[in-house]
Amino acid sequence: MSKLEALLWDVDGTLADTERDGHRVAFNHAFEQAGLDWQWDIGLYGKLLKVTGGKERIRYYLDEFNRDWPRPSDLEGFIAALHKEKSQIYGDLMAQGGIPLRSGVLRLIREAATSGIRLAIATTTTPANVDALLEQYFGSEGRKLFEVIAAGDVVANKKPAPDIYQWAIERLKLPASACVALEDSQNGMRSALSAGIETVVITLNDYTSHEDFTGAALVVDQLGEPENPCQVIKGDVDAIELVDVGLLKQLHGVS
Ligand code: XBP
Ligand code: MG
Repeated sequence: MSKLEALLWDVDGTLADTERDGHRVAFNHAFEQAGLDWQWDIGLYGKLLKVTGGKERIRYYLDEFNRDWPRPSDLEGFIAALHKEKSQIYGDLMAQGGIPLRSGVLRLIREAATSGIRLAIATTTTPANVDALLEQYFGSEGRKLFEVIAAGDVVANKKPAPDIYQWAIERLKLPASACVALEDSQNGMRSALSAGIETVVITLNDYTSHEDFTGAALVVDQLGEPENPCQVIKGDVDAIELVDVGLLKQLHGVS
């Protein structure tokens, strides 16, 4: 096993709980503005999360949950325009600061950066959404902290396909064996594992806590802070309070 050289971060659900209070809300606003009576409540959105990518998710909704809706002749163009509007609304929501980073995220990012571990992002979300989050929480430092940002449509196939992780590690010029991935969902874990990243750490959230994480090195409820320790759901580790660089090195060494 090579040395741990980079952490690859998922965004939605991992850096912040963006799905329920960010993306879902933005989709609903966009639907309203477009005169559509579609409403994605918290429960339905959980089902829609089976499909990654906002445009793909709208199509999945129409195929599985709203089959009778009369489709325009250019459905792809219609979805693209609706999604563009949603992305604009999402950026505005993020800029309002109502979606905080998850516990321990800032701590671990800073610790990794000062330990000389490289940082990258591998996400299904639209690049502008990543920019909005980094701007909100890291200011101009954000783009410097994350050496590679792999996001959205830069690859043809979204998670659980390996493409986005492969794209990121190719640009880092590292073997997959030198990387650890941080994810919150089974789709994300499968993407990282199939790209050859053997050490995947999962931080659960309400939408993903029921998923099967066989293959993950560690499953915790959060990365944790000294005053707000994490709980281990699955993993061959001694009693821990935090996910820190030392623990990631240990997990990476045994995977
Ligand atoms: C995130 C996604 C994204 C967001 C919405 O998955 O699936 O599609 O839900 O963003 P992951 P867009 O956390 O695995 O990256 O609307 O910009 O696609
Ligand atoms: Mg995610």
